[in-house]
Amino acid sequence: MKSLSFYLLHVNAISWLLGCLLATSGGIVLAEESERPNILFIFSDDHAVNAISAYGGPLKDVAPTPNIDQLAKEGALFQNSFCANSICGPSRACILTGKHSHKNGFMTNSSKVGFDSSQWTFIKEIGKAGYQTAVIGKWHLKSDPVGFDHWEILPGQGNYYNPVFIQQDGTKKQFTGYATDLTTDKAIDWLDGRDKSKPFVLMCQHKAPHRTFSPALRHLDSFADVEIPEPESLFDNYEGERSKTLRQNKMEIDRHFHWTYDLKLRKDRRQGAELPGPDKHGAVEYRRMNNVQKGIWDCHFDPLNQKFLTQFSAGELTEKQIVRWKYQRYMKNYLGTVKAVDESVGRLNEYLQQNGLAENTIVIYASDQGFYLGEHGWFDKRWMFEESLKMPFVIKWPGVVESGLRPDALIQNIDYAPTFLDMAGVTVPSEVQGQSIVPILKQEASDVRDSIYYAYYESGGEHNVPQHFGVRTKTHKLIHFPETKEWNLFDLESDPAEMNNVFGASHLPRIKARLIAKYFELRAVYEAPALPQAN
Ligand code: SGN
Ligand code: CA
Repeated sequence: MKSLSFYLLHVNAISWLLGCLLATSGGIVLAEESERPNILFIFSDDHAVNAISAYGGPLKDVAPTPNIDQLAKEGALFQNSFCANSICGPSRACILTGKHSHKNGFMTNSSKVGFDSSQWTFIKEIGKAGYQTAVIGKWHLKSDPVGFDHWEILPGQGNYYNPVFIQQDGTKKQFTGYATDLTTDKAIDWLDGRDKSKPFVLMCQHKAPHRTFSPALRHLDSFADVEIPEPESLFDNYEGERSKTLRQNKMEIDRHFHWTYDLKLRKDRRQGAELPGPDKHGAVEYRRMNNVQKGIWDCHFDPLNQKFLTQFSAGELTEKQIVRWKYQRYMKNYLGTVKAVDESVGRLNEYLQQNGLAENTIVIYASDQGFYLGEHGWFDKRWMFEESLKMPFVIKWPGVVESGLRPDALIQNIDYAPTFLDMAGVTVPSEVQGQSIVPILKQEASDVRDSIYYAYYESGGEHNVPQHFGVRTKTHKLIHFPETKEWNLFDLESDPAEMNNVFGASHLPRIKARLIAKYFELRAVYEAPALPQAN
């Protein structure tokens, strides 16, 4: 009989051998690791494609985006990139889960409960596959990030000046400076200190250019001598056959901008002038600044405001001229915030280059939804019209994506999760509703779908936009307003500004029938919940 020690010796020898094998295979895995691409996802809040020069829109000559444009030059710019629900938290939930809002549960910003972080996300999956993961900046999902190796986020909407960031241990810390710069600094610090043996996914998420459109102080003067072109529909009066709900909106530059909060005309500096219109929000961002910062702000705004007030008090400005003044003020500030976002893209790119990471890092620039830059007279988003439905999506993937590629495939934010997993060679679970767009990036396919489904669930609220649902193809858009039992149909080729609802027109019966069928088909495919009842 062999002794116990004989067996133990053998067991030890076998485990030593196994250990050696594992170590070797560990080595092999590591060698493969370095070939898996890193993913740098630079994400902003409310950045309309019209405010990116490379998108070639009406503001292409004034949009301050040389670094995003460069990314588009070296990579692909998606011309038909859309969100599934044009509002912040829901868009982010779609991105993390690859599912429509009704499936991931985060359907509105105003939902009392936060994002259910116990559910599947691409971050958890890619982390399991060996990626190191981090999110820095705006998060806006109420519950804390889960599945990230590192996070540092702005509370709620966050602030522009001297912002507070929530640390991973739950404490809050205030930092001196500008949110976009600080978010970039923190992203670079994380890149520098990360475990360099693993590939990474870094989500660098800016607050800008979200309301209250407050630029870095160094950029306040950037558009001093520039006249920002106005959209044709700045004075839209919602006439014609479009949904009657448009008229009830509360997001007009004319009627709904606040003088102090949005337009930077503080009450205590108005020389007694009585300005018509809302002024309920205070100088939230101004109050956050120290005296030096306030001084720079005042030096910029005071003379401009005095000029306006003098003209206003002398009765020299017509109603339309006042709207035009508001539009210019809005756009100069909005584009000013974009300037720092673009610099962030430049700084991050430079870091990649200087650290030998540029060749193996996929860089993406996107934003949670689009935004109205005066179209239909509006600011804000939510509606299924092009300006807020569209999300910028620019991607550079050296060696894979041909430079200057301009796909017209219909893509959505539910596609990001499966795309990121596909890029990392990780299997996508079948319950994910989005599609990987890697075949488009590799030019092996030109489309992943023939139409997108859209659902906006907040009813009323701050900007009084009704629930609405719809379908968009490359040429048409059908919008359903169940609460008012209205349908709108737009021919995007002949009417890109979506001013003429042709649902009732007699010349499109086949297209109309096809779109209605498509709408109900997509609702069935995505297992959408029942529509709200008519009012
Ligand atoms: C805030 C803004 C709104 C904006 C929502 C949603 N008001 O409530 O204008 O529509 O956020 O924006 S503010 O007075 O707080 O600025 S989102 O990007 O987070 O969805
Ligand atoms: Ca947003």
